[in-house]
Amino acid sequence: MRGRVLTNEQHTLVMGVVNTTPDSFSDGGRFLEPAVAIDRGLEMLGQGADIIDVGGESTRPGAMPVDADEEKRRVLPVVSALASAGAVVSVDTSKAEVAAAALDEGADIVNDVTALADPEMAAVVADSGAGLVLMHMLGTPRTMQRDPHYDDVVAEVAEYLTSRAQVALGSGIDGECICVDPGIGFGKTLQHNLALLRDLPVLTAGPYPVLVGASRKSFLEHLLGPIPVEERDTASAAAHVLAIAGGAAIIRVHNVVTGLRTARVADAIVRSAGGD
Ligand code: PMM
Repeated sequence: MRGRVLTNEQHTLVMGVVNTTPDSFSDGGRFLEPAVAIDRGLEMLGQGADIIDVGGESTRPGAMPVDADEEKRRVLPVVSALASAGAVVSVDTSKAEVAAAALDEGADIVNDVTALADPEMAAVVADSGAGLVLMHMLGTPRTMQRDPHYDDVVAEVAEYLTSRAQVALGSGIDGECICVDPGIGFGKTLQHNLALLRDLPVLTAGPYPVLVGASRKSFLEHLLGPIPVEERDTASAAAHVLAIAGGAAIIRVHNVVTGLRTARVADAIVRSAGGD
């Protein structure tokens, strides 16, 4: 399957985000209409995104879950159209039923922010040979920002991701298809997010490529004061550059043009891939 290997020796992969949700924090409501979401995804493809991540359930703090039928109604037309246009598509879902349907429509990767909490999910991914993103979250979107606590956030996130990768391997998922993600903003205080970004090499020293999604997240506002989400791309880029310096293989961004420029400059410095 195309796009199942979530790393590239030469450059950092840029994953563009298309949320078909009414309530995602950064773009919620803007791409709810499938045609609008498809256009947005095609635009990102044209801009050079390596992967387009299509999500139909908001994971913002306090968000209410949606049922599988509604989630499929939101994401499937978008996945199908973008895959037909040649995009490598990931589906941002924690439901095996939605993942299976999206893979049938041509998605290549399952981005599971609950890291296989749905007992059927591992089998769906193993059977299809799809790529898999395993993300760390403390609790659920409804509860995760209620006073999150860790004794050692970096060690605990690393241990959790290793154990979820073991579950994936044990279910027959190819290790080459697995990528892990510290889940910036998912059950983390500002200090937890900063520690994970600072100590990313602890994660990138492991066997799996690491995805980092800092784009437009509220920790940036905690650092800088109130800024509208569309004005957070420079701040996001600063976090992503350091993530790339720390060995990240993929950055997940809302602004693909900025994300690509960020990645290319960082790659040229970090990976010596900038030509002369
Ligand atoms: N962040 C969001 C949603 N899905 N998936 C992964 N793997 N990593 C993330 O950091 C992540 C995610 C929340 O942000 P959005 O509203 O921009 O989708």
